[in-house]
Amino acid sequence: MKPIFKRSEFNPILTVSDLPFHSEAVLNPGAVKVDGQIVLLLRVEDTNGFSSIYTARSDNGVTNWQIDPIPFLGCGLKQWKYEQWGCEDPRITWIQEDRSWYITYTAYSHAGAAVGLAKTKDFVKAERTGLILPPNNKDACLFPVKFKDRWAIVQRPNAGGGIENIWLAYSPDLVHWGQPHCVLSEGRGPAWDAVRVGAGPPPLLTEHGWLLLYHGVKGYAGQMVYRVGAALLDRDKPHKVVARSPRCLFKAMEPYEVSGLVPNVVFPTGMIRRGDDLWIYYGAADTCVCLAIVGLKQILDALETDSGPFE
Ligand code: BMA
Repeated sequence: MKPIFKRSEFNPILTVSDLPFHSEAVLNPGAVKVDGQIVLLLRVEDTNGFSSIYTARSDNGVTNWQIDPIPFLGCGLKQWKYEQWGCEDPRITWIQEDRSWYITYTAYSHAGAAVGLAKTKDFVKAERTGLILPPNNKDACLFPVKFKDRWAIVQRPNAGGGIENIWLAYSPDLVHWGQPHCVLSEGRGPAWDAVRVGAGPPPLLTEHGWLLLYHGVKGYAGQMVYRVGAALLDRDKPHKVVARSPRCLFKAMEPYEVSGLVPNVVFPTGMIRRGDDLWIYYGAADTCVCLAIVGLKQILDALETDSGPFE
């Protein structure tokens, strides 16, 4: 299959040298469009290894990023004990009912990696809820609408025994989650996504259902390789899988993806629809931030009928 993701000629679009302070890495950004600008929430790893989340803004979504020097979600604050070691990998969802952006992120501490929730109206002031899912759980993304009277979240709990699948749960209030369903399972045996899978950016509603990009991992002699696939979830019952890509759609190939702090990682966390195209913001090699563009139709054409792990 010919590559369908086209990388920006400006890649990497953000590196540590663009930041107004010293740090080790900038990666895995949440991405949304706000009043004509593109806003990224950057995960910035400091020189000590701890990550906080910073706001960046650009008019064209590619160059001239204005980066706030103060963290939007800083780790290590006394009152947030489950974030002492890091706030990582933010995903952003607009919740119209509350006229706010909701941010799910990995809250990392001595207790493990859990899912934190915060909201904002301006990407300057964050209002934290605290944890919404206990450890070990990562890669959580909210859907922007209710299904009947319930919100939905995709997430990736670690089931133990090396089992790490994507689950979906429902909630009346965005805080208390239940009715879990295993939605997308790891691939089998030598498959590109056999070690674990995890959601990418928050799902996007298309005329065929919810498009979910996800990362899949395979180990080669113990070294983990992160690639990207896609699935389509039912419009009204998003715990039902409609289709899934039988093979990976995007993988590390460029020098900034195959080498860095963690080689061979492409890790999408932001997706913005622009006409017929999707702008995918991703972390490369856990070191820098990149952009690739893919046609929505091309992704949908790459999917094949699938009904999930248990049906
Ligand atoms: C995952 C997360 C991501 C990271 C990826 C690749 O488990 O920790 O933040 O980008 O591994 O190292």
